[in-house]
Amino acid sequence: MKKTAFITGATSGIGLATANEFAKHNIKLILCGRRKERLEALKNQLEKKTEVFTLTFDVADKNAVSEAISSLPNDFKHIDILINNAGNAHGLDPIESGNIEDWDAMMDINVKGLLYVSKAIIPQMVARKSGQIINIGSSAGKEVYPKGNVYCGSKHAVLAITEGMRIDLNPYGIKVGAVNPGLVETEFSKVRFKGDAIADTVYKGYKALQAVDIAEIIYFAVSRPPHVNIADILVFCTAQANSTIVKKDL
Ligand code: NDP
Ligand code: 8X3
Repeated sequence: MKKTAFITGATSGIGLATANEFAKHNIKLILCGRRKERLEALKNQLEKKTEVFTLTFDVADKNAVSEAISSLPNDFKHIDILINNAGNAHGLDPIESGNIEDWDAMMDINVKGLLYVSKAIIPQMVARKSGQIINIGSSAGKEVYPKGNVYCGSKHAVLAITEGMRIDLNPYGIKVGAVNPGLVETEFSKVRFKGDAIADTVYKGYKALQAVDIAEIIYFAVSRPPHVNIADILVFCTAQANSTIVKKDL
């Protein structure tokens, strides 16, 4: 039977590439983000391949999350796959000069937003005793790097929450896993550096992961047989050895 996937952060980068990859494989889509025009354009494009519904909301707004998800029409209410992808880094500053608004944004979006969306969707998976949740973590959730402090903290939290979900949802046969990329060339650095030109240097001198590389891995995880759960996967581009070592030819 055709599956339905709910993807947060589908307006850009990894979420957008995942929407494309899933549409290619005829998965029905609920695409979310704050930028409505992008969602509408994507819906128009992907509707040629599959059924698409869009929801515009901020994952950090718990009322908006629950209202949006409960507003889903009947033919999109049954969600088989949840991709908790929405998130970003905000700033790259040492802890002593970090910006409190940036800290709030990372915790509110990357951690609490993921929880709000999961809270609204998990009960139906529990009731049906089936479903799959993939949380997009990061190499930053496995290793802390200089000035990464709060972003790394938010992604460590995503990994801990993923493990917690896998344990608690085990009795219901729900698959839970994390996909943890290293450097992926998306709008991530534009957001992190707030439009500063330094963002253009982040992916220079080496071939970074592309969003489609991660989307293909996410599709791999959701296309395994029922007894196989990809619990945790760390993905680097070949030039990256860890969070701080990247071989650049500049
Ligand atoms: P992008 O900036 O390209 O995409 C981020 C997506 O998240 C956008 O669709 C954005 O949509 C959405 N989003 C951000 N904040 C909110 C919010 N408050 N409410 C709803 N949606 C929101 O970055 P990536 O594709 O790279 O990032 C996707 C995920 O991958 C993030 O969780 C990130 O931490 C993780 N990641 C990224 C890596 C990288 O190097 N790029 C590496 C490891 C992990 P909109 O603005 O329309 O709301
Ligand atoms: C994104 C990768 O190294 O910028 O999570 O933290 S990194």
